[in-house]
Amino acid sequence: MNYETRCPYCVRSLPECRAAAVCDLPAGYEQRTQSVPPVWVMSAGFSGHGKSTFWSDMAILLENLGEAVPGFLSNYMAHQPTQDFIKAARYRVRNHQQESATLNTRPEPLFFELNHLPIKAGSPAVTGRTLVIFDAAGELFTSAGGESEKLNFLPSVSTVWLLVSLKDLESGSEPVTISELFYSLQSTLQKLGSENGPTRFVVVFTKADLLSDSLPESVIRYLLDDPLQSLIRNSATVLRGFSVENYLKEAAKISADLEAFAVEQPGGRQFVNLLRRKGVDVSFCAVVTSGAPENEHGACRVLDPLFWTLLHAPKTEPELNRRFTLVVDNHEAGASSSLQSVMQTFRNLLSRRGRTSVYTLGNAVAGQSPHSAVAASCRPALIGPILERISKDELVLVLTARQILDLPDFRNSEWRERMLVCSPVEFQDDPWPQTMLISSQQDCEIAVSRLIRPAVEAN
Ligand SMILES: Nc1nc2c(ncn2[C@@H]2O[C@H](COP(=O)(O)OP(=O)(O)OP(=O)(O)O)[C@@H](O)[C@H]2O)c(=O)[nH]1
Ligand SMILES: [Mg+2]
Ligand SMILES: [Zn+2]
Repeated sequence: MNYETRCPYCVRSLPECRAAAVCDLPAGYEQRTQSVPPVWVMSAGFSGHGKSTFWSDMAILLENLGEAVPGFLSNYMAHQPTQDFIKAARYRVRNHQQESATLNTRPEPLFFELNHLPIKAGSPAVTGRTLVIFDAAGELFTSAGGESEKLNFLPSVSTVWLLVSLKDLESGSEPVTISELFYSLQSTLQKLGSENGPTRFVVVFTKADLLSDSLPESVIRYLLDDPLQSLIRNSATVLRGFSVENYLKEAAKISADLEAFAVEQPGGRQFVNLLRRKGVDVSFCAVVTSGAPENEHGACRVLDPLFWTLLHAPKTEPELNRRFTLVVDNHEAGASSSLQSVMQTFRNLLSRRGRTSVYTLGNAVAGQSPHSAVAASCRPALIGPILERISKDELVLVLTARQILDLPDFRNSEWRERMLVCSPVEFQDDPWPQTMLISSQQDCEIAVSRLIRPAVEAN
């Protein structure tokens, strides 16, 4: 499931976060991300491998890309930490300074709204993406997940960029290989109680300027040929006819060359096998950033990981097109205040994932707010009139404390797979095949994911 619609600070759903009012989200974040959906990206890599330098170069390149590619717009949203980060990045690049080591704390999310991307971002309906980035300190990947709490957002992250400086691995005092980075992520996810984790990895070989005697010739040529490299220092270049699609065709060949290269590195075969066995998307890139001391070429191929990420970002279109029917019970026995809050939670969770209509059990007219539904007079617990009215491709979530009288009539209908009955009480006799006891907010989230993927849950 895509959890990126949560708050990147507290990792609760945005409505829950809003109610608690403690997180420093950009102004209007909840609304903006409706049309500019978020993609969360975390960089993972050992200390000093070039993660922070990479992020600040990328931020500047995005800023300058706005000048270079007509229509493209990158906007930092009203978020002080992001604006401070940009200012520091500009200063560092202009003055050829080095990045200082990132503090070993929970990384502060940074927000970049990318509009009119020069790339088809997942679906025609989506022209932009809100990039939410987490630049974690390298220490967090060496203590075998010991400080997993600082990475509590990781189970919600779709994309992890594994930044590896092979030169630093080679010269480090401890014998560490690339596989260790992957194991460390796995162990963190386990400690956080998550089985899923990211669905996309981009392996980024950083400091490629130090690898000129080992990288494949094709990769070195590709790095030096970057049409965007001058953008790091110069925003006035206008790129005519720049096409990310064409750019990525070349990048795809390089990704294959770099995968073969990765296999030859110490621990590399295991690393590639571990990634491939996970069945996730994997791409390989190599970059040179402005952190390279003798860098007359500017930054090389710094935007490749981003292009890969946006090209393969989870598609939001099916989610936006999905339709839900939430059926709530107005019977006084069922309308306790706790049921009311569950109702509201369901409504929020479903609305984030598709168009949601609300019905009252026993009433085939949609659109009451859950509150007025409670005040309405009691009606018999019948679902038939609602099911007959709604389209067959809807997913139905019923919240009731009463047995629904006509449910057995639908046992062998198409609703068997498309309707989930949630209740705060256990039903004694012959419950609906998909029934769930709800006793906490977390149960609501589980219920919604079960409703969306009944087949997966059944396995
Ligand atoms: N030669 C070379 N050096 C680089 C490159 N990118 C970064 N560096 C240098 O690598 C050092 C570490 O960079 P950082 O970006 O701070 O590394 P980090 O991964 O963020 O490290 P932590 O925050 O400690 O985890 C700095 O001295 C950079 O100047 C590069 O492309 N080539
Ligand atoms: Mg850093
Ligand atoms: Zn929050």
